[in-house]
Amino acid sequence: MDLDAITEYSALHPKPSGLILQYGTAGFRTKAEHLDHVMFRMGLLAVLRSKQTKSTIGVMVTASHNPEEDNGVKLVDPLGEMLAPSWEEHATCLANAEEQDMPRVLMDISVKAAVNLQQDAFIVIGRDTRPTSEKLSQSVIDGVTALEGQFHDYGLVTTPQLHYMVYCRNTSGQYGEATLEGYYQKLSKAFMELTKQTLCSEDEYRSVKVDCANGIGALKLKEMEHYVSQGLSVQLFNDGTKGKLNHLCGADFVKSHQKPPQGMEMKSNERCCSFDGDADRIVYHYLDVDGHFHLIDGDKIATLISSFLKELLLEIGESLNIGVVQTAYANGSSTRYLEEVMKVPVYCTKTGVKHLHHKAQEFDIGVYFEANGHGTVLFSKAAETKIRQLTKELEDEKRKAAAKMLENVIDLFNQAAGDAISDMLVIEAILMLKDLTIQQWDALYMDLPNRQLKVKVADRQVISTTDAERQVVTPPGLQEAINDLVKKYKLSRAFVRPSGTEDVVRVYAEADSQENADSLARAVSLAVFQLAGGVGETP
Ligand code: 16G
Ligand code: MG
Repeated sequence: MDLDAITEYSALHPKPSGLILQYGTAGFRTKAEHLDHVMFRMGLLAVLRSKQTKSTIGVMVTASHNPEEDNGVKLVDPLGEMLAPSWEEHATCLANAEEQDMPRVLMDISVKAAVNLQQDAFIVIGRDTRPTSEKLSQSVIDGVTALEGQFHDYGLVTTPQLHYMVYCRNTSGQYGEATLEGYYQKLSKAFMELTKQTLCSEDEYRSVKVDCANGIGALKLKEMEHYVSQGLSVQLFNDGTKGKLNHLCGADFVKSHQKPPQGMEMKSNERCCSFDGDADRIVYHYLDVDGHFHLIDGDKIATLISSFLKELLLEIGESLNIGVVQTAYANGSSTRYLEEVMKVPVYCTKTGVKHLHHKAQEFDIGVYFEANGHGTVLFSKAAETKIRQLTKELEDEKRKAAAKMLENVIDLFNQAAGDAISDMLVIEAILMLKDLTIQQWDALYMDLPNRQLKVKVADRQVISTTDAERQVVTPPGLQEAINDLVKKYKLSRAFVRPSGTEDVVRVYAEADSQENADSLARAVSLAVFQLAGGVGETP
């Protein structure tokens, strides 16, 4: 490693002194103007990670659903997964090293992680549509070249598309071709085959309205449109030509405000969905005939998908196990429905895709979704092999057809990451195949009214949790206070956790009525404020 050269390059991307950032739940995320040095250094780190794993590593420049002024960066590990936890620590150390210490910290990491510096490195880079993303991705490239890594810049892509590219390149093309064309081909082929024999032919089933959050999803859906146009017509809104990214629209807005996005014409009973700013989340919604808004979140998406998969499994008669993974944010009604009505095992993990993804890998078929709409379905290698073999060998027509459908589903899900485009195609296919309207889907179960609030505290790390974030350990007394409050309401539940992406404590409450959920959430917020060092206005 030529440390002098690195010092020289690094001086072009100086770190503002004293600035401390954390590699959080989904990488670094903050105001774009503070990120230039982080980008350069993540370029360097990606090269080390690539050398160490002897694989292609991805670097994605995006801040997902955050406001347009923010930006962020995350590294993608060899199988399209989130960066390994020990490397998150390296990332934090490197990003926070003062200018003069940076080369030494870089050396330390390569020693600690036993990186063979002679090994070649290859990095793929992608970015979202934020005005600052292009320049910041150039800084990533500077970092990669400073360490003499090779790279391919995919330019504007969704986050899941970059995960897909990484996965393809590290499986010698077995998973798919590592181009956008390859991605569209793979998904559209699976979609068209899956929906070939749909029961319904009416147009209303074949048209969906998409709120693209004024983000990258709009560009990529436009590119994809003609591949699926025979099976599905996609109407785009908030496509970035007018509005601001994630402003009053997009999956995060719709889910957290439980309101329709602005900028979308919604007629009653029309099927609509919203992507987030980097197109890795999706939620559905519609207005009923009385003009009431209905949200169909990640929990209901998981329910629809797992019931479809369970039926197919029954049809082919194979004992492949299926599990659903959720977080504490999953609506209590969804968990009850999955366990009691559908009889599928449900597991709860900490918030953040990497936790759910990890757990889902324990099953033949692991369905994971966060309530906020981030999720996918993972098939184990053994399950995939079995299903592909059955497609060839089965003689019984019905069983063979079911196996074929499962094969299409495997190809249609982005198994490297939750992907709004791929999830949308799966959902659209299931609704067509099962001849379900959005109202019928929504009626599977009734969500319990719920409320999320944020509380500002001096140091959110004073709150520690256990039991997949459902119980508070510290500060003392807080869990007892929550328990006492929860007892006052029916069908109630509440938990609090420090956010991994914002400097706040998050509060979640659900109860038998909206009024009660609101009142419980407020009472719990107050307890947090009083027992965990609240600052500013009392909730
Ligand atoms: C990030 C996570 C998402 C999680 C959210 C929680 C990834 C790719 N994204 O967006 O899964 O739900 O953070 O945010 O892991 P919070 O910690 O601020 O509540
Ligand atoms: Mg996102």
